[in-house]
Amino acid sequence: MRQIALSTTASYQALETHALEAEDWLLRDLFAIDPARFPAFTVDAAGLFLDYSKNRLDARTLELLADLARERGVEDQRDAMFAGERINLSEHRAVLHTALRAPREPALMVDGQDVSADVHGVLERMRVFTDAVRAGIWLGHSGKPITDIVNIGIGGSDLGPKMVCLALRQYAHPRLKLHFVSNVDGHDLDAALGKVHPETTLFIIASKTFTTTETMMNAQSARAWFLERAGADALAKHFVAVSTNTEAIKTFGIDPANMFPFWDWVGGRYSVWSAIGLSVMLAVGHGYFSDLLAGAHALDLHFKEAPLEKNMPVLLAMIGFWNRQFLGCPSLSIAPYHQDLNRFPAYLQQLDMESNGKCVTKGGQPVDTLTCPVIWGDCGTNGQHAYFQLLHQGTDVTPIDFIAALRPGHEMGHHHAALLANCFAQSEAFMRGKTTAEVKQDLQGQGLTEAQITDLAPHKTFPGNRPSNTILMEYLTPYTLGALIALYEHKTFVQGVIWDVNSFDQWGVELGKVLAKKIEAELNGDAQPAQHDSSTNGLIAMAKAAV
Ligand code: G6Q
Repeated sequence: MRQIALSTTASYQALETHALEAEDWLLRDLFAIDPARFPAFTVDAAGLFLDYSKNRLDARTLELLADLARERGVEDQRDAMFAGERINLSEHRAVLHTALRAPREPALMVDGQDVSADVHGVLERMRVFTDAVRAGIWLGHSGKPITDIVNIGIGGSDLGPKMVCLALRQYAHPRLKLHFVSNVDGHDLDAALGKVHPETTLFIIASKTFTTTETMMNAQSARAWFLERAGADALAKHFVAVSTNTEAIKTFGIDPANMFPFWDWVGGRYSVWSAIGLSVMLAVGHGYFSDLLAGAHALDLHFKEAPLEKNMPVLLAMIGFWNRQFLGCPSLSIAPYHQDLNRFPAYLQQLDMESNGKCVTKGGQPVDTLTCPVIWGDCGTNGQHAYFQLLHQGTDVTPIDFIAALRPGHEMGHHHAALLANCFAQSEAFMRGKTTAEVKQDLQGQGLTEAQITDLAPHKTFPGNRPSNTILMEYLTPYTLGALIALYEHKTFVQGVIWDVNSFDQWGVELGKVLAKKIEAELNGDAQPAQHDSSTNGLIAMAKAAV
């Protein structure tokens, strides 16, 4: 569907006018005048609960945002995605990560192909393989069970599996240790190889294209390391591949019988549900992997069926759009109050910023509004002792997504009460702030002199009025984690539709890759120095002199 420029749409212009009215709203007033704000601005789905009441908006704002989502065609685009239409226009591909977590029936037919049969066929092969490794039936070349798994992949072939394996560590097989190697920096592989033994290690080479420089270099070095310690006929027991590129894995020396395929309609950053999740299934087993898929599928159904006004990913997307465009917030901080989600902010960084960090519409025109904010963050309570200062009193307003489980996966209940208390206190503090009058009253109560109070009050004042969402689940389980990931995937999708950018390509990563190839050849002496700028020339000369 050809979109007109966002800022010229009637619904955008209505929001612009409304934003002027909303400019002076204070969150603490919005709560004071409406005791029912919490029930009105909360929603639950697929084991997740979202409280969006601490955002600077009212029911009218949400109505106007829903008008915008409708005018931009969110519902039609959503249906086109689920149906397997080629919505990734610049790469002419369907976008079907939702099919990876759908049940076998009803079958999804795309271009005459039974996609569901393909997906479930690979899942079954993964089940047989992972069951054998986990049960100690799949043995290394000297007859010992596998103890260590090294996943070699980068970007989408690393961030998802790594994040999920950490998040589900309590569900993991006790014998299997997971290692993730992604960086072309040899220190990464060196550190992993230092921890494993060739007789008991399984390497997964995870690469959709099987051409990615970092992964290929790490895979070749891991293979060389292995062959120095075991014969070539031992390779088949220790190297498997996850890819769409059968020819390349054969050339690498992996038996296609040990290859777990997926398809071009799975984008890298949306691939954890596919065979790219092999390391996850090895860690937690087929049953919990199925629960992860089931949680995501439940959220998919909610996204498909709930009206936009009560649709969790749509709400997150619309609120994010409001904060970015009309409150001018340059970034979004992700604050999981759960240590096992400590890679979740990094995962969302790729999901959101690689998908929507764009300035050109699908039709090639400049986007005429702001697009994706910077996504960043770390676990609470650690972040509170580091960068929360800026979030409370810095000059930028940074919205925050708090994420927590109501019940812990351990038995130290007092820790959990302290954790949740901090999580809720932070969102309250961001919302309310503390006025100078309140600060002065406190300081008077502490017996400070008027002069001391005058000096201190500005420093102790909190502007507040800072928006946040809180996402709660009962426990962090494979099911709720699946739903959580799918929630953010669909949020990203909806924002992409509103901005009319292609959320499924990533041309912006190409330029640096091409230049790096040239410079690598220069550093290795295989190419004459090219004419760079004086800075780049100078840096290359320093690196060459250091060899
Ligand atoms: C994700 C990107 C990117 C990709 C990596 C790895 O959406 O496409 O992060 O996942 O570049 O690519 P390969 O899996 O092909 O090695």
